[in-house]
Amino acid sequence: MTVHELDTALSQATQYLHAARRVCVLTGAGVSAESGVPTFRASDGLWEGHRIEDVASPEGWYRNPALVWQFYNARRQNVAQVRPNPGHYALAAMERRWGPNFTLVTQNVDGLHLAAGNRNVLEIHGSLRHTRCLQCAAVEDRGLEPLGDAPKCPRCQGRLRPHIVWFGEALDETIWQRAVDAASACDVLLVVGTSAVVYPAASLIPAAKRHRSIPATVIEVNLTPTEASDWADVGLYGPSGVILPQLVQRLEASRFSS
Ligand code: BJW
Ligand code: ZN
Repeated sequence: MTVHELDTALSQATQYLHAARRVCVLTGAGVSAESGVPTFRASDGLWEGHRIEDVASPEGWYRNPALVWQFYNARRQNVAQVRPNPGHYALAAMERRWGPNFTLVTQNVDGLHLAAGNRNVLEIHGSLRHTRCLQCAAVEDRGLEPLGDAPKCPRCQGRLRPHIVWFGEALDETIWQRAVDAASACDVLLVVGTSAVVYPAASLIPAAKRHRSIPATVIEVNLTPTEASDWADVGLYGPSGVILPQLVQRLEASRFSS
């Protein structure tokens, strides 16, 4: 994308957002890449010689829960050392503008949107901070300290697992329904830093185009075009930590024009 093409696309995106009453955002790993959190599909897909699917799946868990906890403790330690980047902060500024009419749906489990100040956040794939007891089902925020490779529930001594949605597992129904409602009701859906290959998350993009007399405008922010690009009315191709602050800056400027 040339500087001129990006400038034109940023102007279009600003106009759509300026006119929008309700905004929904879908984020993926790319939004945290500039903070130092590895994405899933760009890397070699390995963690210390193990395939990610082997340490982040129900099968992997049944085979070797201690290995799965080692993987998640390493991820928790990584996230404890990183900070939100300008892309996260730009999305927090957007929430301040739209208030309750702004919903941020994230596939990320790193908690960086909450750390940046977003409040209306739906973590549809769970959170690295949370554990779930296999015996009493209690979900608890355990912060980001390492938990060892066989942590026990403080209430019932049952075995704990990461409260993360692995492949083949269902998303929390209440959180998912709120995400579908937000995508179906928005005027603009901003799709940031996701390859849009994982379902049902990716289905929020067509959902924004359905269910209404006027389909939502889809704006994609990514380094490259993705599976979402066919749905996108505007594509902003570059790092989200650079593009999103520019978008917010233009929106602030457009506040004083009509
Ligand atoms: C930048 C950037 C920068 C880089 N700036 N951009 C329909 C069709 C086909 C398959 C299915 C289907 N429905 C369900 C499935 C199966 C499966 C699935 O989707 N498979 C596909 C891969 C084929 N889905 C499931 O299994 C889901 N469960 C389910 O459907 O259950 C059904 C059920 C119902 C009732 C009862 C029981 C079951 C669950 C999916 C859970 C996904 N979990 C993971 C792993 C979590 C583990 C962990 O984190 O520890 O979540 S998978 C992994 O992918 C992770 C992510 O959240 C998710 C999405 O990845 P994301 O965020 O898009 O990252 P990347 O790496 O792919 O992309 C990064 C992007 O950023 C790239 O585009 C870069 O260009 C960009 N980028 N730097 C801007 N600076
Ligand atoms: Zn318990």
